[in-house]
Amino acid sequence: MKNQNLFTALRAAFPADLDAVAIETDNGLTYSWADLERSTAMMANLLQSLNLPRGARVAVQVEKSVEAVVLYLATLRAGYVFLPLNTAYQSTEIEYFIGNAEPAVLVCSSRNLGWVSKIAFKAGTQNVFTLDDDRTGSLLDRAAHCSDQHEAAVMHEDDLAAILYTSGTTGRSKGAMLSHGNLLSNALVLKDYWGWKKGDVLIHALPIFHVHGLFVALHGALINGSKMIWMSKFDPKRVVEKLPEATVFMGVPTLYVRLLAEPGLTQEACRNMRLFVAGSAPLLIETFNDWKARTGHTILERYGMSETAMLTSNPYQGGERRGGTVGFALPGVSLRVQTDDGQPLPLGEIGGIQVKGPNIFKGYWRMPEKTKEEFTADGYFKTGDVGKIDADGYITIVGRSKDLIISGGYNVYPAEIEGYINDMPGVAESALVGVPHPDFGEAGVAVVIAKPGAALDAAQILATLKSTLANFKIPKQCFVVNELPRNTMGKVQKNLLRDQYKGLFA
Ligand code: MCA
Ligand code: AMP
Repeated sequence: MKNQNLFTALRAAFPADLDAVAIETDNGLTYSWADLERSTAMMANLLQSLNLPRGARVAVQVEKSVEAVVLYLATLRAGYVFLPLNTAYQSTEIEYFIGNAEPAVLVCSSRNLGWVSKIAFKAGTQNVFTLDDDRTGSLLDRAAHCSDQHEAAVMHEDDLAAILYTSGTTGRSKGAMLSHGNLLSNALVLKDYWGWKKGDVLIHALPIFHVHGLFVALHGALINGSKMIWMSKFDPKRVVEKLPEATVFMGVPTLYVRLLAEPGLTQEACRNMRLFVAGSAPLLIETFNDWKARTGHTILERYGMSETAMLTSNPYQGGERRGGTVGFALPGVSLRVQTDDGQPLPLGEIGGIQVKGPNIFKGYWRMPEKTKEEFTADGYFKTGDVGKIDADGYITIVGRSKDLIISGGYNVYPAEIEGYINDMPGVAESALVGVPHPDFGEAGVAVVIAKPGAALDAAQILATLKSTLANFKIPKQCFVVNELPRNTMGKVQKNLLRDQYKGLFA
């Protein structure tokens, strides 16, 4: 059997000159391809020395660093399953993920070791390590004693490479299971579709615990053997400074909005740039147009999901990149638009987007029923996005059938936040809606009604949420009102609330 290990494919794309720079960090460090080869071997040997069962999960909540990338690649190399967790998650959120995924290994920042190890102990996780963004931590201490030679584990294309938690419209988060074959097929398609070539340099400024930064950007550079300019945090000034040394940049729309506010963003600064990619949330047409006017470059917008990696893209060449659209289905992806009851829709009509292809995930972790619900009888995955295909084949996303807010590229599930608010003393009911926000695209607004006789304080509600949940989930405003608008069935009409509060951040 040919080894389908994603790491093996990425490794095969390393340039012949292993001493060339693979990654340059914003604090002046450089890592060669040989460094990546050796350090991933050492860490893979460490993981293998732990005698983990096949399919063991390696859960990771650490700050962005090259060593965190090494841990990701080593997990693939050793044949285990990588489970990245947003650094903004607090203990309640982490407790759920760890309890659900039952990882064999948990890697966290040393400052969180106290509470994380308690959670790990409860979930039966035997191996807890620390990894900090200053190249310290018990993980590196232990790996330093391991051999720098390692034969990558032999994997089948359907073997799991990663689990990415993504929330449901109701209930708790679901772990999307992605295989080596899912991720490799997507990386190869994008390499070709986006014209990656020798000499490309990527500015990597996204977090590495979600699809965009971990797969689209990182795999993109690695499978092409391209150098990365590595930024631990997105800083628009720093990106503008580094643009002349780069050819490719990827970002969520908020990154483009913030870059446009930099006076240094000029055609001259972008003189060596070949490609700007946007995705994870809708890119406003104003941003698309302003970018073109300022830099002379047309942003390429693409669309994907945690469950599917990339699905569609505007063309890199041989066609127009149309603002407001997400382009065409990628090669190998079959995309259709259907009614709720499964009837195909003609071109131009709006319906649910369904997809099929080698990149579509293997199902939700330990949720076979939920998985079954999300697929049609003929094997298409129901994305929950609503859109249309025009006569030229361009796909436009016009909304979502799932109740979801995307704020600055992060997903916020109203049901989760409403659940926490509804549990607060004195709260009768609440509704969270997303409204336009100039920086984050969409921002959450909580509208709350009190139980008879109870007095509620909006600031207190927000403070309580802040002490429990990841910061990006906290509504930007909270209103205590007397009633919520309802339809004849008694259901809260969120569209009316969205309309009422749409000018809040204008
Ligand atoms: C930070 N804050 C936010 C967000 N980020 N609020 C709403 N939405 C956000 N995304 C809040 C913090 O709680 C804080 O509030 C204040 O803003 C400043 O926080 P700070 O940490 O300084 O913000 P930042 O570092 O400037 O972060 C903004 C950011 C970041 C750079 C836009 O959110 C980001 O990196 N977003 C990218 C997310 C991403 O990679 N998504 C890809 C998902 P306070 O001061 O009140 O505490 S992958 C995906 O969707 C797929 C499948 C795809 O298609 O790619
Ligand atoms: P996630 O659950 O983080 O994988 O987010 C996936 C969701 O992000 C999709 O289902 C879409 O709703 C949204 N999304 C991703 N890219 C785009 C885009 N270019 N335009 C509009 N929505 C997008």
